[in-house]
Amino acid sequence: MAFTNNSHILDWINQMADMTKPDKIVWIDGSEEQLNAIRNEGFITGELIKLNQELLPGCVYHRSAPNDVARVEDRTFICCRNEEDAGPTNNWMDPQEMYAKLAKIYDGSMKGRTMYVIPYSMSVVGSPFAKYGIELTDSIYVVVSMAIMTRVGLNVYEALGNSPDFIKGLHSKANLDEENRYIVHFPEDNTIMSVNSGYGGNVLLGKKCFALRIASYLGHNENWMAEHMLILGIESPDGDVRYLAAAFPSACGKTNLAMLIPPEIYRNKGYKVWCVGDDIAWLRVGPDGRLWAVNPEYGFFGVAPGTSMKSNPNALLSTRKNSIFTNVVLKPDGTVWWEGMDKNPPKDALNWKGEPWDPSDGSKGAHPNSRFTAPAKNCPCISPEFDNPAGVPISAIVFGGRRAKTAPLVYQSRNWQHGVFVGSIMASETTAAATGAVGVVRRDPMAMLPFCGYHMADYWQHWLDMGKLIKNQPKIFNVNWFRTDDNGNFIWPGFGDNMRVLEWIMKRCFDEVGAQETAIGYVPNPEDINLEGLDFDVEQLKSILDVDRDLWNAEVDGIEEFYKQFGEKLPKELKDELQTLKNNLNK
Ligand code: GTP
Ligand code: SPV
Ligand code: MN
Repeated sequence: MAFTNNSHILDWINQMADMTKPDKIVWIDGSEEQLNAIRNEGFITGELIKLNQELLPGCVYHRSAPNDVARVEDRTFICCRNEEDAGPTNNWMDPQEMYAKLAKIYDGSMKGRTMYVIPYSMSVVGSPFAKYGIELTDSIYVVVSMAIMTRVGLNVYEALGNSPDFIKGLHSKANLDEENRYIVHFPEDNTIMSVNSGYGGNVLLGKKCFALRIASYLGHNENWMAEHMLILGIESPDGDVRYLAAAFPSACGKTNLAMLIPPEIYRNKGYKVWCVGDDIAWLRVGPDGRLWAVNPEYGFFGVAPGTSMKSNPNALLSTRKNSIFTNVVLKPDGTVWWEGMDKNPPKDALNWKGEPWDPSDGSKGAHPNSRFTAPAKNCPCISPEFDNPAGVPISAIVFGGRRAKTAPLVYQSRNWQHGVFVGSIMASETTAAATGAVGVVRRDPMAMLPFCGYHMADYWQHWLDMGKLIKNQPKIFNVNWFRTDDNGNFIWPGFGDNMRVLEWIMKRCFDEVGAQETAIGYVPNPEDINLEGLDFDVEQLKSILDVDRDLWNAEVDGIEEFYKQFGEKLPKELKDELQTLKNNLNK
């Protein structure tokens, strides 16, 4: 049954059904009853495996194809009319050419299958931030995942009325053919088309495709920002809560930071950390001239390996009910395991490919990019402001990445323009979140390299322009939890102890602590980072606050090389900042 008379929606669904030729169409209403029935169907088709309902109530297990376990950046396209608008860092093809190419691949791809129609909202329905989408898919995994990750429901149709203002998303697993796998965005048509994949980041179209690639394009036109950022609040003993947003590349610590549990000395004093979001932030200038942020998502799609009761109890506890586990180890008792959960790899378990697994043979049981999908409201530290349609006011913006050397533990930019420069020069070692080599340093400006839906130089200009609209600008910082010693071991303890750095950041935002000026910006006076209760001395701290002139001169060469591809479009402000950095290093 169609739940809407919206002719734009109905016409589009008819066209997509004519092309993909499903046996039937099922309209998702978001009800628990319907989702249960669909889950049961998934158990029959084998797309889902039921887990131990006593230990993990409402939880299911899913495997994606072994050649389909991460985002495919080389097969991700931004198709706008002018190639120039996509910029040098995106794959581009002419929209008409791409539509024609895709039509062949989608032709009859849903034969013998059901097409599900999923109405969803990114952020609270009816809020000033809200944007609506409809995803058509032939995957039961996608239906149950979208119901966790986004706000799915019929109120989306009510909010839309007869408006054409919704994001059209078409997904078909087709036959999971790698050679014909495409993740395509048509920002000028509010359209996303994904085919031949079943991996979350490629197929949960509300997430990276809509909430970042399409939304960044919309934000550019509409004076707001869509960013690859976590949002958290730090509550001090007096009950005051200060918020920050932080952009780290994929698998570089957003989920972990967003849910951090402060060290004992902070907890004893009454500090708390509240999670608003772990992956995506939409930011708008509020009437008070501050920058306000919402998390447009409704759940977490988090990296499983390394998540333990020690490293991130809040994430683990979020997955104890109504969650999906993808590509992890399946234990004989119907529960799950992954590397880093504890030191006891299970016996008689199946690995992420579904094969009998012998932990002693040296192979990994869970895929390095295996993930959990959990309702945000399961999280013990979910912020009371999670559903606030106005969002939360942001005091600090934090950039960061994985750098074994070069970037200090933390530094602060001199002002907004310098902060935009700091974001634009971000670099990080690649991870298993995308296909391709792992551990290679690449530039990933604002952690948006794979997610910016338009020309990266226009995106930087947008950051600079937004700065002018924000009367009370957040202060901008850079952090690096990943400095290593000569043996390749991480020097900084990280995780909960990152609270010690967040405290300094917040104090800087409210002029409560001093700093040292260096060539790259303000670095803490070592005594201002609280090391109480930590087996870590000031000398070690100094070693990771260090700004090494030779390394930074080499960094300048890398930045110049990276900037070159943007030619005349590179904002002058960034050229100036690079020149200032050079001058500072040669003083
Ligand atoms: P996406 O979901 O891919 O966007 O990733 P994310 O940024 O949310 O990454 P996540 O928090 O899941 O972290 C991924 C990896 O970084 C895990 O292996 C963590 O163990 C590791 N990690 C997170 N925080 C820290 C830290 O403070 N120190 C160290 N050494 N590792 C960390
Ligand atoms: C990332 O890769 O940054 C993720 C996971 O958050 S995915 O949804 O696959 O993009
Ligand atoms: Mn992410």
